[in-house]
Amino acid sequence: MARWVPILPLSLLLAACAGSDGAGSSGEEMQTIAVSMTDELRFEPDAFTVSAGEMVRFEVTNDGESAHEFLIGDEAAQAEFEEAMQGGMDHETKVGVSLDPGQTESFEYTFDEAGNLLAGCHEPGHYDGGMVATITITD
Ligand SMILES: [Cu+2]
Repeated sequence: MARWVPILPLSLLLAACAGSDGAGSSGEEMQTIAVSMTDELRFEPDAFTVSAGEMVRFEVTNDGESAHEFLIGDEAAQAEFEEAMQGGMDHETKVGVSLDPGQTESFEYTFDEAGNLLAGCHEPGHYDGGMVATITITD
């Protein structure tokens, strides 16, 4: 009988480990989307498809010789970013990165709802120059 005693704590420990690993992190790989930003005012690629509720890692590289940024938001948010940039303010509530030439930075983001969003660069003239990517979020 006594030799059964250790089994219960061990199984509890294993359960605790599995739980602390976090949902989805053990089995499935997180999708990584590598994005290049260029002085041609383009994101490459400039269209992404992600799943709602799935955490995505964006790995953004500035391959240009001027500053670029990758900011996620709907059209209204992009308009706000553009306005904020023209006012000379930094974006306080941005989702994304602003990079100097040659820099690479990653961030993780979970898209909660199906729909469409944009990623834009709001260095002066860039967004109007077409530096925008589309993000399609599927159910
Ligand atoms: Cu740019």
